[in-house]
Amino acid sequence: MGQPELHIDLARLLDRIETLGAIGAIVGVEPEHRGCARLALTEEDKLGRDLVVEWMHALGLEVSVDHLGNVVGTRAGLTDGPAVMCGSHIDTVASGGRFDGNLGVLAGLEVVATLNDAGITTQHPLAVAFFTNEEGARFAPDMMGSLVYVGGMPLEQALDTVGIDGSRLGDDLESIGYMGATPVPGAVPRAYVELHIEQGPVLEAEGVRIGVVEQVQGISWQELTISGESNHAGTTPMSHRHDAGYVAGHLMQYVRSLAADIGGHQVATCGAVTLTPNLINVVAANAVLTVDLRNTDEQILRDAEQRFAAECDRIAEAEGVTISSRVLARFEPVDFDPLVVDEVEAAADSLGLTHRRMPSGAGHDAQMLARVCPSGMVFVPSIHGISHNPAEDTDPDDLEAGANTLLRVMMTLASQQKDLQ
Ligand code: HGY
Ligand code: MN
Ligand code: MN
Repeated sequence: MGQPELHIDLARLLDRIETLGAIGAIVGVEPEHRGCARLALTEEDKLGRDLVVEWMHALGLEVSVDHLGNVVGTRAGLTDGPAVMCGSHIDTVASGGRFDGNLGVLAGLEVVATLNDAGITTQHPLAVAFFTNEEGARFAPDMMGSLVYVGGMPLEQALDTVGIDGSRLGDDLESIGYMGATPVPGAVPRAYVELHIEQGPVLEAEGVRIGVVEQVQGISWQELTISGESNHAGTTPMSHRHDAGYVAGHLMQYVRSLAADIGGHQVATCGAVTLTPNLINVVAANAVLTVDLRNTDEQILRDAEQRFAAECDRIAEAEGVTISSRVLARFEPVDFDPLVVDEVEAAADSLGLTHRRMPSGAGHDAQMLARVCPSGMVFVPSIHGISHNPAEDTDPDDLEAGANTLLRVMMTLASQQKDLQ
């Protein structure tokens, strides 16, 4: 049976994006750079959750909240059994945009609204999910909610995670009222599809409308604690210093040169550094530095980690400091299910949209769902390739193209008789 020619309602989708984006709203360098800051498990996150849950109920979805606050809205099918799930996250980084994660969840609601308007019930149930703490910026690792959902991290370990501000994740989850009753790991979906902005420059540079995502690259996060010796900035000869600030600066420069030397997909970022006592006339006693290394190739990523660790040993010896490292996240590259990838490509084709296959530079909940069910992603272009920045933006026509592609894929996967697993 051919699919009816259904299209999403762009005005309705844009309205939800702007309404949710107003919660925790921040303005960037220019007034039109409207982002949002809804760090996981803050009051802003709670308000965003409350709004999306309200929309889920209004759409007639059956809403469940699990022990880690993952929220799933389910729409009954003609048959019972595993749902075809879409979704993403609605928590943001502190300098977030209003599309990262939010688009995938709100486009999922738009798929449901479109089917409701058309009076269509799919063969298999549908579900729209948002997962707790995808960003990992406050509580590492990232994609924590979906990782717990698929059984990749024990619930207690997640609840006991201490954030960068010293708070315990479980306490904040309880205080925002989202420590739900549904057990984890969660119900295994029939398939999972995530619509997301690319957050990079490729689609825009090539003038392509849809990214057919084949893989998510590997991620290595660590926190270094560099212990030196505070001393007087004026009286201490350079040869007598054990300067934690200098070592932090050296390693920040080293990761940059490491990425350049490796080339290809290798990226390296030191996004956070804290010096103690952080005073103009004191040689820093301590430094805490985060290191984010990523590559599409697991062996190259391991080599990068080993080269970095060797440089840490060398500079620690030379400067007379100690360096300890704590792993905050470590995920190998994930390949998506060829069947779902093909369905995304076919959907874009059927809509007459240009498309290209590509890896994802960012981490996503889809890489965790891929552990338990056939999963895939749909990308839409990011203007100037910018993300994790209030200037994050995507052309409304591309938002519409992405949501229509998601609609097509969801309807196909939710109507197919054949077994997907
Ligand atoms: O870090 C990431 O790739 C994602 O934004 N959590
Ligand atoms: Mn995201
Ligand atoms: Mn993000």
